[in-house]
This record gives sequence, structure tokens and C-alpha cells, in this order.
Amino acid sequence: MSNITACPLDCYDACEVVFQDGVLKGLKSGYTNGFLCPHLNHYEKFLSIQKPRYKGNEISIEEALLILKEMIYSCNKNEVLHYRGSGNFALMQEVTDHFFALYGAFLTDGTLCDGAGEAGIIQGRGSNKNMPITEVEKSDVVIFWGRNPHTTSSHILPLIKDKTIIVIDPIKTKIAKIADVHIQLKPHTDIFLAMMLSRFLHIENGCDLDFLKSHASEFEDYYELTQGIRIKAILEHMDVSLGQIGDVLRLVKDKKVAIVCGVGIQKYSDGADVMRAIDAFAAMLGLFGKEGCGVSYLGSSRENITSPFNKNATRVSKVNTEFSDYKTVFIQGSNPIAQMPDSLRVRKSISHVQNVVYFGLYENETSEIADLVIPAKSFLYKNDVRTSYSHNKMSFMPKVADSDAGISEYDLSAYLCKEFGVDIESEEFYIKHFKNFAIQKIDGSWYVEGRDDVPYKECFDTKTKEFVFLDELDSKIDEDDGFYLITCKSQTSLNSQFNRQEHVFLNSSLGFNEDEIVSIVSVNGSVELRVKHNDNLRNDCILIYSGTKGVNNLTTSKHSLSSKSAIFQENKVEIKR
Ligand SMILES: Nc1nc2c(c(=O)[nH]1)N[C@H]1C(S)=C(S)[C@@H](COP(=O)(O)OP(=O)(O)OC[C@H]3O[C@@H](n4cnc5c(=O)[nH]c(N)nc54)[C@H](O)[C@@H]3O)O[C@H]1N2
Ligand SMILES: Nc1nc2c(c(=O)[nH]1)N[C@H]1C(S)=C(S)[C@@H](COP(=O)(O)OP(=O)(O)OC[C@H]3O[C@@H](n4cnc5c(=O)[nH]c(N)nc54)[C@H](O)[C@@H]3O)O[C@H]1N2
Ligand code: SF4
Ligand SMILES: [Mo]
Repeated sequence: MSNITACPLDCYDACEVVFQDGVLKGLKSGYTNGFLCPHLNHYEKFLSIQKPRYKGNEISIEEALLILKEMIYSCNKNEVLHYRGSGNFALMQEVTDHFFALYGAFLTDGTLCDGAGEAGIIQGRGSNKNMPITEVEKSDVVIFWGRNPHTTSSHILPLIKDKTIIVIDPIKTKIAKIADVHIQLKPHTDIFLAMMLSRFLHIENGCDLDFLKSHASEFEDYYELTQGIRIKAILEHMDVSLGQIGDVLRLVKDKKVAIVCGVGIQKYSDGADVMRAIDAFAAMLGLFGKEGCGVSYLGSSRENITSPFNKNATRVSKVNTEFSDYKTVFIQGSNPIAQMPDSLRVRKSISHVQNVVYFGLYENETSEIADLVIPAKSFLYKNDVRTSYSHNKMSFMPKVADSDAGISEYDLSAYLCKEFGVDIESEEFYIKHFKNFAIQKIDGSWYVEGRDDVPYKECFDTKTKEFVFLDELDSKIDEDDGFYLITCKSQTSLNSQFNRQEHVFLNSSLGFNEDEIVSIVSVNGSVELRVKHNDNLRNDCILIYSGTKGVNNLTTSKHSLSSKSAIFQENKVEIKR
């Protein structure tokens, strides 16, 4: 048995892991650099579900599979929904889609994650080809724009030593504290900041005219659009000074700049436009198609890989799914009651479902209400392959140990395919299919073939081959009607897996006491939480981490304007004693 595998979690870094004597360690070579994060360092301490359960009683895997079969058999095909999340990001997770799609059940589309930003990128560039994070090593300046690397992508840190760092984030994060410039702007004002940066860059003759003339020739029209912004009023609204804009421009001009964006900027209805305005600033600087330059967001981990699974199915959005339309709902790798927006709606809608099946590793709000709980095998005990949404490697994930508990996604799908007469290939066939998309490079590692280290070298992928700028500014200034809710990622949990946070964080100047219980209220609902002080926050923001129980009582299940993406920070909130 090989003892090298990869972390399966939904994370930029996709670390390579050595499993030795029951201990997980980071592979010394390459991007993983010999270290893992707290989730994997303590992975075995988080107790996973060992036995299947039906209506609260422990049963065997064989019994669980029979009940699952009966649950699917007992209703019409269009009364079955397969809802899959991203608890495990490896490629074999999709094998269940293959069964449910061919059987005739419903699948989901849309995203709880990065979809709004991705839509903006595609509108501007014609595709979402990411600057791989490894390329940042060659940059002079790194701008972290709505990204918190110490928490969500720590393997970038060794690559940015000695570089000029700019941070644009309403929270004074760890990286903000060591940055050369930190713009602690008001949330949801990034579109104005990005447009103003483009405008002043143009005024100061800092644009890359050679690049713009051949790859983004409508730039004068875009400059005109940026001139529509009322400077004084908008600076005041953003809580940014002209001096800070000057500081950023001075640091980036004529330098190799990487703009490293996270999901923080796009958890709003106009998230696509925000991302597109940041991309436009990158275009004005001529950052595309050059080494060490570009925009690094969340690319598609599936880029240049064709799925071997048949996934043609009717789909419903995973943001506002009406669960009550179905009799059997099969939930895999996800905790929708906690992680979908508008939890009160979700809980009510799921309560009308006759058969709720939870197929996962850990107990949570969703396993608690499920009629049938089927434990999955963790990544150590099954064969898989993974890619990243942030670098171009493909990591093989052979089974590195044995366990009697749980069942793999492949084995569960193979059982259902056999029972319902659906064709399925062997597990080896699929693993080999994925591996065929990789080529080995001189460093000995495998990379997804055809993914560029420097995308858009020749041209963009739009119809005109040029960058397409925003031609209208639809975003409005937010009204002054409550606190901004920041709901970002926590160091101790991976969304709702592992050690989940339990507090609401407030700036001490707001006058609430530590440990006091307050009620946080939005138009969608409320949640009671204990207060912890955090003076890295602005005093117009409150922070409740993703994974905190009840946080999504506050959020809306509306879609972003240009994609089926969740918008977790759209609602303002009140604090009540
Ligand atoms: N430890 C840990 N790592 C994770 C995860 C986890 O739960 N825990 N989750 C994984 C997943 S699913 C994802 S999608 C990635 C996401 O990783 P990141 O993209 O880093 O996501 P967030 O932590 O949501 O947000 C990043 C930053 O955006 C800031 N922000 C919030 N609102 C705004 C705004 O309006 N403007 C600006 N400029 N900044 C804003 C927040 O303060 C935060 O510092 O992380 C992955 N990695
Ligand atoms: N308020 C707020 N809400 C958010 C976010 C936010 O920032 N703020 N972030 C959103 C984002 S970016 C995302 S990506 C989503 C994530 O939301 P979800 O996809 O629901 O992710 P998790 O909460 O990590 O739950 C994953 C589940 O997968 C199961 N699991 C783990 N490994 C395996 C496996 O190998 N097989 C199977 N079958 N199951 C497994 C675990 O039991 C776990 O319960 O949450 C979204 N919700
Ligand atoms: S940093 Fe990300 S990929 Fe690496 S071990 Fe932690 S969760 Fe896994
Ligand atoms: Mo995500």
C-alpha cells in the first residue's frame, strides 16, 4: 500500500499527505512544504459516525442499503432529489450523480460558494482560468482582496515572504497586521474602490496602454464610467482616504502584481460586478498573460478534466431548494440545515420530506433530523483523485488504510446501479480515466494537462478575444440601516466540520459585555449568541463565522443577480439585548 494521499477538504491548498503509523503529515516536497493545517493535524480526533441508523436505531450497512433502495423505489423518479455538498472535494464524489442522473432523479445546480465572482470573471474574460497560486512566488506585490490566507490558504504564506503586501478587508486580519498597506474599507464597497483605483491609475498615466490597445480596447469607455463616481461622497461611504488610494497606486505601478481574491468580496447580489471591477483594475495594469501577474480567485478544480459520469439530469438550485417537493432526499457530503442560507426555511422545507437520507462522516444538524444515516468512509479508506481550484496539480489518493466502518461513494453507487439496472464501470476504470488527464513534470509531480501557469497569454476567451469591461454601474450605496454581517471562515472549522465557533464577535466600543447573550436579528430570522470582543472589526460590522450554529437563520436564499449563487452577506442585521 502506498502511504501518500491528499487532503480531501474543500480548500485552496489541496495538500499532499503522508500517512504513517496512524499519523498524518504534510509531504515535504512541493507546495505542501511539510505542514498541514489544524483540521488534518487533528483529523483522527474528530469522531466520525461508525454505524448506520434508521429512525434512531442502529442497523447494519446491508440493512441501510436495503432501506435506501426501498426509499427510492417507493416514489416516482421525479420525487427523488440528490443534494451533494463539498465536504469531500475529490473527484469520485460525483459517482453518485451518475446513478441518480441515469435513474431519472433530480440533481442540483448553482453554488453556496464562489459562483457570483466566477460569473463576473466569465463576463469579462470569457472563461475562468485562474492564476495558479504557485505563480505568486514570482510576483513583487501581492494584494489580498477579501481573502484571509492565514486561515483559508496558509500554504501561500511561505511564497510571499519579502514581498510588498496590500490587504483590502473590513477586518484587520493577521495578514493585514503585517501588510504595507491595509485598506479597512466598509464591507460591500469594493466595486467603488476598484473603479476609483482604475480611474486614478488612468489620471496618473499608469495604465499599460500597449496591453489595453490590443487586449482591452474599450478602456476609455470604462474610464468614462469610472468618472461618474462622485469622489468625495464615495470616499466617505467607503471610509477610505485619497491618500490610501495613492499609496496603493504607488506600490503597484510597473510592478509584477498578483491580486489574490477570496469569496469575501462577492457574498452580495452584485458580487459578479464587484469581481469584474477588480478584474478591470488588473486589466488597466496589464496584469494578464504575464509571469507573476494576474488575478488568483477560485478556479474550477475540474478545468480540463472531462467527467466519466453521466450527469444529465433536471436540476434545481442548491441555494433555495424546495425540499418539500420531493419524497426522498439523498444528502451527501453536506450539512444543508446549517450551511444553506435561510436555515429556518430549509429546516421547515426538509421537515415535509418523507425520507431524508444523510450520507456523511460527522453528526450535525442534518444527520440529527435524517430518517436514514449512512456513514461514509473517510478519504484514508477509499480510492480517489483530487485537483485544486487554486493550483494545477493532480494528486492521487489511494486507500492508505483499512476500516470496517462506513461505505465508499463508489460502493454505494455500484449497489444502487445493480439494484436498479443502471450501467456502471469498475472503480479502477474511473480512477484511470481521471489519471489520464495528468502529465508528470520534471519535479516528479503530476499536473492537469493543458492548464496554463500563465493564462490569457495570447488573448481572452470572449467573442472579441478582448477583455469586456462593465458598461454600467448598477451597484447602489447601502443604506445606513443596521450592522453589516461578516460571515467568513474560521481557523478551527472547515465550514461545519470540526470545531465550530459559537460566538458573535463585536467591537468592544459598541458597549456589549463579553459573554453577554444577545439576539442578532435580520429580516429572515434571528439567533442568540454569546458576545466576544474583537477590536479588529470595524464598529459597523459584526462577525459570525461560517459553521456557527444558527448563523444562517439571518441570511437570505435569494440568488446573486448574475448567477445561481448564495449571497450570505446581503442582509444587514440588528443587535438586541
Ligand atoms: N480554516 C478554514 N479554511 C477554509 C474554509 C473554512 O471553513 N475554514 N472554507 C473553505 C472554503 S469552502 C472556501 S470557499 C474558502 C474561502 O476562503 P476565503 O476566500 O479566504 O473566505 P472568507 O473567510 O469567507 O473571506 C475572506 C475575507 O473576506 C473578508 N470580507 C468579508 N466581506 C468583505 C467585503 O465586503 N469586502 C472585502 N474586501 N472583504 C470582505 C473577510 O473579512 C475575510 O477576511 O476557504 C476554504 N478554506
Ligand atoms: N453563513 C455562511 N454560510 C456559508 C458560508 C459562509 O461563509 N457563511 N460558506 C458557504 C460555502 S463557501 C460553502 S463551500 C458551503 C459548505 O457547506 P457544506 O458543503 O454543507 O460543507 P460542510 O459544512 O463542510 O459539511 C460537509 C459534510 O460533508 C461530510 N463529509 C466529509 N467527508 C465526506 C466524504 O468523504 N463522504 C461523504 N459522503 N461525506 C463527507 C461531513 O460529514 C460534513 O458534514 O457553506 C456555505 N455556507
Ligand atoms: S490547508 Fe487545506 S488542503 Fe491543506 S491540510 Fe488543511 S484543509 Fe487540507
Ligand atoms: Mo466554499
